[in-house]
Amino acid sequence: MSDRKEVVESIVLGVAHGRASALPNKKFSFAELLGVLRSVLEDGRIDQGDKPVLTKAMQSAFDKYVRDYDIPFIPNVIEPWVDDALYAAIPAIVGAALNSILPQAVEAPKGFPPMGS
Ligand SMILES: [Ca+2]
Repeated sequence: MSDRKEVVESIVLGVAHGRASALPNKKFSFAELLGVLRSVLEDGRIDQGDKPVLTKAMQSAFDKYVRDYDIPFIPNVIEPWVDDALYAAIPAIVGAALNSILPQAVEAPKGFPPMGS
């Protein structure tokens, strides 16, 4: 599990770093972070079982590259709230992205309950 955590984190942070390094202040928007997620999932090395570690890795990437990005037109006094709300949305977004981009696991057919239960 911890090995997998390191693998997934290095994939995510590698892609994020690649995008950030081309930018003048090395920070990018939440929309760009979603692009990182898409690119990581399309790369094919992540599967449904990685959801918890992928969520953590995306939150790490958020803290490293997105939180200090200055969102245009959002007053600085409320931007921390916006950043916190975006951060809090990451688990749901990762779950939705896994379900929409990755092939679905084939579910075992639901049988009848065992006799006598
Ligand atoms: Ca910000």
